[in-house]
Amino acid sequence: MASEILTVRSLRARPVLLKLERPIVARIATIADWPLILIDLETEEGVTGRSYLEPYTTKAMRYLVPALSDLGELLRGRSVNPVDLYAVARKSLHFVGYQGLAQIAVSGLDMAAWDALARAAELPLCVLLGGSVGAVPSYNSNGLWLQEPAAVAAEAVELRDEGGFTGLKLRLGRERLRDDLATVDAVRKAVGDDVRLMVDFNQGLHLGEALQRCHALDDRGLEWIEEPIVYDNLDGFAQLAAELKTPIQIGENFYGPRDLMEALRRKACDYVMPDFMRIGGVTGWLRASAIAGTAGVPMSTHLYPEVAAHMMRLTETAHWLEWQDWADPILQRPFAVRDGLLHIPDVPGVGLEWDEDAVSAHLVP
Ligand code: SMN
Ligand code: MG
Repeated sequence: MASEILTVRSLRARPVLLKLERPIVARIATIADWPLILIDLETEEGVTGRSYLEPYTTKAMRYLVPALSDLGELLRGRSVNPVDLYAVARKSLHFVGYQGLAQIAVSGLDMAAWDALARAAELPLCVLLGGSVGAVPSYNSNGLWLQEPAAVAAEAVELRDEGGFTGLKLRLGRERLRDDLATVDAVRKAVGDDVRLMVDFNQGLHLGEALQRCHALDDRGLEWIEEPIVYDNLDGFAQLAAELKTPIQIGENFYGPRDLMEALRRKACDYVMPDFMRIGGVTGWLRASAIAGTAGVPMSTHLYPEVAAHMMRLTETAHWLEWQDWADPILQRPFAVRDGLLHIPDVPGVGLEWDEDAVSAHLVP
């Protein structure tokens, strides 16, 4: 194979907005419409690499789409070596700072570049990177937001049964602690003892409340307690991790592998779960998973289940994949879930193809 097989021609970034079947109601935000930026990295050779970004708010698409287009222009004519493109793209942002939105744009580019390379090699991404196609243990994270305990319990049964899941994530942070406890107990009763329950406070508590609530939950046999406090309070997380028996999970707000390393260095968590748009896409994940693997820390994924499935096949300390079907409406072939496992399709690349009719119907003008 020639070493320079693909050349960047252009990058197209299209904003779409999808109605969530189960709207997000978290302590810090309510989201009914889920924004996606669809990225097509076109090459001179006719191969197109695809990825998407999920920037939470519709408005964020207005700043990210131009940032992505700028990266496309910057990289036009370069060969598609994702690690090199990642470095060039990040370097171009040194002076404005490469965390936050800048890192999100670079991550989107990176995932599309890796997809292009795997397509050109005619290999699934996980195989290109030295792994194998297979099934990935997943928990269902499609719902269980801040509703009444009985409603959450009924939904938990639905979510367990929609893919034979053995893990479910509940969101916590109701006004009163006792309503959070009642919800956990109602869900446990409804789904039985064999389903693992993760809980996520979505950064909604201050440290005092977090200590009180997490201690109150500590005997419930939860799989993990996620982000009880604001994401960058590493000292607070270290105190929680030291005091609690239940593992503390953080990582969806790590901007790059160095944030993961710093969190581990400061003993701020027991588990990590980087998000693909913040950790640096595939390149960032490879580097972050080497750190977590070396430290022996279980690593789960956040959003982006399709690319996440490929990367979990390569991750030494792979733990749980977070399953969300939120991009399914615009995909030609949504990934299959059976027996709580996400199945990677045996096709070149990541396996993302847009359903163009659905994209047109949901495009943001
Ligand atoms: C989350 C994901 C997506 C939107 C809101 C909240 C949550 C998670 O933090 O970990 O799934
Ligand atoms: Mg979370």
